[in-house]
Amino acid sequence: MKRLALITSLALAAGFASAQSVDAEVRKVDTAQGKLTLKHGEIKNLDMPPMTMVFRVANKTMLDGLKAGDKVKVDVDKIDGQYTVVRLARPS
Ligand SMILES: [Cu+2]
Repeated sequence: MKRLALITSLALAAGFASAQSVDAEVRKVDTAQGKLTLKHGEIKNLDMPPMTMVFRVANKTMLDGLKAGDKVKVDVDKIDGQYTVVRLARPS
């Protein structure tokens, strides 16, 4: 058990824990531009505090049926210098 904990800590320290889901609320959906305004909680892998900001989405189909006020869980990463939603889940 101790060894597993050590390996986990090392992996976290090395930044392998980027796929961490963050709670967010949709503020605006821009289907044409493939952009999404989210009020998000802390994003640890990006060292970002909670705020409202615009994200690019990795795939525009993520925006299908999405509307302001929806609660979502997102995985976010910085891709080509742009904050990008790489995964989006809607708790039903
Ligand atoms: Cu932010």
